[in-house]
Amino acid sequence: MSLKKKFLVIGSNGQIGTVLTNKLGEKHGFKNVVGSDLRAPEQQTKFVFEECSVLDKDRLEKIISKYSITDVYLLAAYLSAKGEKNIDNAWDLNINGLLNVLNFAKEKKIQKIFWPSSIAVFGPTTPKNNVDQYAITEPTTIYGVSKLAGESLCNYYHKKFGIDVRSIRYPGLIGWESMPGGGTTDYAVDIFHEAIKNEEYSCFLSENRTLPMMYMDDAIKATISIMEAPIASIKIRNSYNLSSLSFSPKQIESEIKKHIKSFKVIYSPDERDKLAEGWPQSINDNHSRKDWGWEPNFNLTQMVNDIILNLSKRYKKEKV
Ligand code: NAD
Ligand code: AKB
Repeated sequence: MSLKKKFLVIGSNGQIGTVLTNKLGEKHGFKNVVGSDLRAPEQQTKFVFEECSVLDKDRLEKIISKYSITDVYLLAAYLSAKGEKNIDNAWDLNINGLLNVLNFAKEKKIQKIFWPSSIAVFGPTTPKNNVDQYAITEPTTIYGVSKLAGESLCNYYHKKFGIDVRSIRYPGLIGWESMPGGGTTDYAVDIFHEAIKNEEYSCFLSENRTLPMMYMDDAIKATISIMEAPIASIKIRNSYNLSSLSFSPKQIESEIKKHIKSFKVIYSPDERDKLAEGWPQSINDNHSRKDWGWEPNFNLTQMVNDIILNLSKRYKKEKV
């Protein structure tokens, strides 16, 4: 196996994959980054792209061998809201996709895996605030159930086969470069686009539904940091709690109004509000901070400023 690092991002067209592939390319050279997804992206990419389902073991193995892949970032998944509508498919993708990649590591075809879990592993029986790493995990969505099982698989493969698989429980992620797909926290991305384009947004969560959230820049920083951390510093092999912000739709509305005074939000909570109701409001991530030096850069005001600035520029350019 080559000593040079070669990265494969599975689910590279998604909300995180779009940003992560570019960050890895800037850091390690685009020729060392391969993206893969069900279909080719609409825009030309700087990295190599290969069409492949993570469930197609043979094709995935060929890609790994063709590019001498060392590190896999497995991002393909059904998220919470989409998962509730496709229970069997959500379980299949979220679990069998992970097993395929873990088995490539077991067969020594790859060296290191990043696989994200979620705050969705927690449920209504978990305390609401400052949720500890080892708090009760009794999820009430198929997404949360599959993430919890996935965490156990990661821990099991590490303990039994020595697989170097690293994981963090992302909170809801917000960025301006990509759109989310089928999550409960997607409102916090949509709200910015609608604020800038139409000055009005209909929100599917209730106004005081506080959730743990994070700016995409910080999520990418955490992802790359945990993968680069010395192996001895990774003490938790199911998944690390990770935290930076907690806010409600009402609070983000107020922040956006500092930039767009006429912005209006109508609250029409739907079934996604029920999913969010079962999740914590804030997370204690002391183990991430202690073990591999995690620290977020963005507070709510800084994040909102950055998103409004970048999206305003983008929509202005599109108009010209
Ligand atoms: P996303 O839905 O935006 O992207 C997933 C990508 O996977 C899509 O491009 C999709 O086409 C692709 N995909 C679907 N089925 C596939 C298959 N069979 N083979 C290959 N690719 C396939 O998701 P995301 O928001 O980028 O999330 C990535 C990971 O991070 C997921 O595991 C998710 O659970 C986790 N996560 C995300 C958030 C968040 O707020 N975005 C929060 C917590 C955890
Ligand atoms: C979702 O809402 O499903 C995701 C998550 C918090 O895991 N954003």
